[in-house]
Amino acid sequence: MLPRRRPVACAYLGSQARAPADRRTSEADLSRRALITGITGQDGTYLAEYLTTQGYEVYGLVRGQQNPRVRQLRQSLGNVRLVRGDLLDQGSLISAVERVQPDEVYNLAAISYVPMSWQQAELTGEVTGLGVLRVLEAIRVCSGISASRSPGRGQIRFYQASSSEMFGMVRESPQTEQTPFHPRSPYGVAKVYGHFLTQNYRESYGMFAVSGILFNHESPRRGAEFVTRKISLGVAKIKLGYERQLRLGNLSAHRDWGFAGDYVTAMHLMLGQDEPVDYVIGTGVTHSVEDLLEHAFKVADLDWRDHVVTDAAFIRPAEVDKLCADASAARERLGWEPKMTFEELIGMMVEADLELLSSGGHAEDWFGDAW
Ligand code: G4F
Repeated sequence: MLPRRRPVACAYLGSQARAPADRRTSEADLSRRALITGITGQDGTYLAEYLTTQGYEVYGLVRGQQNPRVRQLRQSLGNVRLVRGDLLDQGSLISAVERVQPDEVYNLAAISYVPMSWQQAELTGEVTGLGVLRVLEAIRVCSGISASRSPGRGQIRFYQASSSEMFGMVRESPQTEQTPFHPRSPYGVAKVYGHFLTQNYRESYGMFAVSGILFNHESPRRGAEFVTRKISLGVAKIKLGYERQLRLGNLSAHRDWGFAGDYVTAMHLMLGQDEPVDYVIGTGVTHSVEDLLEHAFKVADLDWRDHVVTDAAFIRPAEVDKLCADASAARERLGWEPKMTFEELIGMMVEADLELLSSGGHAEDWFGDAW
């Protein structure tokens, strides 16, 4: 049972509930509370760790019965409290916000593997797109905000995980906050919906709601289906003699790859500003998948040309050819910049997978992305 600190003032639709700001003024000794959706994913775990070091009480939304990731999460992030809820279920989100009474909500949950969004386009729209609406509605309803009643000071602040996939067939390079969107997958389309909806709730209701447009961000905790981790695991398996080949899709795609641990600090900075503003977050350096192969195989003293096979099964119906961030606004106004270089990141991932597989571990020992 979660501890209750504040009187619950939440009802769905037509509520006259008092805003959290009103409730908080009489309580001086509160540490800040964050509620994270997608807590079992790569970004969720890094953000939870980071916010804990900042003195937050961290709550994670988890879905389903007997979710195997919950046990893993409890083992690795013991101080994170879990609440049940699902982005497909409006009532459960209202209950979660009502119970946790967060200061900040980070919506990181999504179906985030782009190829899956063609196979399950409707589900992607429901989770990655409409899920944003449900979280915003939960905050709005629990805060008693309506068209005629704005949030007060101390309102719940909302972060939406927007994506560089929204730029898709890019109109300019590098991409800034002003670059128009042209998404190339059902995933990208769903993210555009979530992005504009976040902006719309900010403009319609005066909510502190922002989006971070994050470019690709990776780590040893990345799901094995994404190309960086697929390659780092592939290198480790080949080096250790478990496999001889690695099958991949389009090697000429370019991405701006950074370290996920650096990027979660940007999310937190965005919610700490005086004004709600969206930011592009990336390194400004772009590499091809072929460059990635070159670096990753070199870490293990291997030549990728001896092992990599291109396979049409991994070619997408529509590709995003090249992404590159212009994160100068984040650098200037948030004071944010990435610390880890591409070479360090890939080196770290390959070393981590060599160690993991040598000690009998599995790729799934970290969680991968989740909603
Ligand atoms: O690693 P990826 O699957 O990432 P993608 O599609 O760029 O999306 C990731 O980053 C976005 C931006 O932050 C997120 F919004 C999104 O949720 C996700 O985290 O693929 C990267 C590139 C693509 O161009 C793909 O075609 O690698 C190319 N690629 C080539 N062979 C492959 C493969 N990708 C995968 N996953 N598997 C391959 O075998």
